Amino acid sequence: PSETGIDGWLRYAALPDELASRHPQYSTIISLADDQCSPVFTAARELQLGLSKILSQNVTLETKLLVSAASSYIVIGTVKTFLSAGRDEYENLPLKDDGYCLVCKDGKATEIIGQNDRGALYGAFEFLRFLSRNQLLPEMRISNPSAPIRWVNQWDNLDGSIERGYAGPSIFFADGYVLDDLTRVQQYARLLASVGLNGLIVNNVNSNYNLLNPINMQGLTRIADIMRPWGVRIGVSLYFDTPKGLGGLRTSDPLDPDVIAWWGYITSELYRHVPDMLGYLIKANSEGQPGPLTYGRTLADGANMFARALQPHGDGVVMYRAFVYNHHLDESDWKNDRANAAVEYFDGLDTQFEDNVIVQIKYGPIDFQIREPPSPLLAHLRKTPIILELQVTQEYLGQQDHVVYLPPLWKTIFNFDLHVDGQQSLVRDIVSGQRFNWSRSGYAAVVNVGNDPTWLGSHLAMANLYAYGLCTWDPQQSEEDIIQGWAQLTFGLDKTIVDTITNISMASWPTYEDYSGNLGIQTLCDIVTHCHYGPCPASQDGNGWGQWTRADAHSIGMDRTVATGTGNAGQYPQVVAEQFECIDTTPDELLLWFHHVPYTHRLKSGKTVIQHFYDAHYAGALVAQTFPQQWEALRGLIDDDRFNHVAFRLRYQAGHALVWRDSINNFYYAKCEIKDERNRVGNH
Ligand code: GCW
Repeated sequence: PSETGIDGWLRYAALPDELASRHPQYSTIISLADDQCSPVFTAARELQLGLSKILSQNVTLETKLLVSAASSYIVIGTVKTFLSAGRDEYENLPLKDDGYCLVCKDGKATEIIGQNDRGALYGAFEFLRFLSRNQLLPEMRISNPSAPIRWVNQWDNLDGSIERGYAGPSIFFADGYVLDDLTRVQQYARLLASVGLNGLIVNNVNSNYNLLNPINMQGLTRIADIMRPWGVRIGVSLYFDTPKGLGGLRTSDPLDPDVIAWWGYITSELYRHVPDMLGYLIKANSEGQPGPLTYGRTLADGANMFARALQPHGDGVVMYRAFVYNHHLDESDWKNDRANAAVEYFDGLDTQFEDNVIVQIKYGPIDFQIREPPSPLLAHLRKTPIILELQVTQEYLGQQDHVVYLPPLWKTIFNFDLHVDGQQSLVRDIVSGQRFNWSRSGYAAVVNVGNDPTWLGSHLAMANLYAYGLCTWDPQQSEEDIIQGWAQLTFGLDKTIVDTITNISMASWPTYEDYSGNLGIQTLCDIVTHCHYGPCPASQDGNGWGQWTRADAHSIGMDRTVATGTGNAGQYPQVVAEQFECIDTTPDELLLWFHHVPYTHRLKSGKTVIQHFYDAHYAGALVAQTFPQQWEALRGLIDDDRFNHVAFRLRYQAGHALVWRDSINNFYYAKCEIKDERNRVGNH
């Protein structure tokens, strides 16, 4: 059958009869919540849908715990509701917020106990994953999220366009207003909930104050109401100069009493419309946006103004973005470095923020590149909690026209030991809150789904949204297990399907790195036209954006050492700083991030830098040529629509990989005139 993709990995494909018949015949699903807006009730209905599709069983839904011992039933509720129903054995389950426990009794009855409503919903989705993958449920399974904040950001504009979105217009806005028909928003909430994601910022960080007009406030109510039964709360991005723009005030100075009162009023209005609002995401003093520095105030003054406005209303937080930098940086000064900006701007502010301020930090110091070290700011905040910002939308990574399965990249960040204060400090333990005892910290990913039936513009790209949810729940889960599970849920249990998708996906990030930017030089895409797509190594330098390579006829790379360069290596804690300061101890994959070297410099592999460039581009482009052939094995095993959709994109990628290979290789050959040892480059 043809599949549009709207259900993503929640297709609940029917198990073949011989497998389905081994599962119990369920008689009843009992929801211990009868409030139809509760995520517990949503979960019960989802279980009903799942059983009907996966096992072809029509199961009734009850709201009272009245079951005969003989029948196979599923009960779902929270610890509290199980206890009220007399189930004292669940009193001391080791559950954290949003966690759940699955109990499988004699292989037939199942109980799903959430620590809270959302936990019950997440447990139901986990149960359905087991079923869809034809796996046996363990007798008892307890699962807790790694961090409380597991949110997504949408960069949707009010006119319906999406900044860095590659899948059609917004599912939230059009023509200045919230859409009337929010069907896709509900479907999106279902996908998010199914992988444990519990919050969403609905609009672009380059925000427009018209989001706050009365009609759009009502629109926000509708969005929040639709997402709430799925346990997804919403927040908004604010434009710093809204008091001037919308309020008619003469200033937006964060210390001005009228400005403070005005934000107080707006915040009350927002809470009147969305009583469980998450809070505010703020991009300020970044890429031309106004901010507190515009008014001679500190970043903390700006963040705290919003934080105090939120405090009277509940648990709302300010997500203050650390992406603050000067985009008119002078490249002629060897010491200038955009990678230094975050630590410099936030220097001395750690103790200055209100308790409900969280600093949202992109994973690398520059901007979602194919390879970056972790942002040094991750090692500088002790009191102020953080949100780690990732991207699911592949802005620099092929914009969904190239398959790039992202968890292997994310893991380089999660597993990095920053050695803060001389102690083991894995990024994932900082982000979870464990390292510095934060109670509210976690993850955000810029997702940018659009109204295309595939959500992200490509079926394979959805693996990254699924994986994002699972990684934030458990950043130690194997990226290979995640893709296998996703392939089974999305395309089917057949081994050829799972192996092919796993092979392509696991090869995809190193392949894209090979042909788009080696040794930490960044993704050599088009910076100057801002499209961030396709090869354009010349555009990296000679402008104020600071994504420089400093490539000349003899040498290449950013000297970020303390001894002779920008000093960026010195922003890391000592053990890490010493490692990056020295060429010998800097891993090859980050060599050009931290060092400026001749093209003839020899890597640890024994190759010169330039020969590595040539070889890697050939190797990467060659692997990309194999993707369409590998995919061919799926013809007839999956529906033609999705087969053809992916086949088309993989063929395009194979061709574009050749364009990348030759553009980059010829560019550097023209610069340094060093011949390819294998005589391929410059001979076309
Ligand atoms: O990388 C840049 C993007 C901008 C984006 C900005 C940011 C929303 O090119 O499109 O603006 O990052 O993260 O604020």
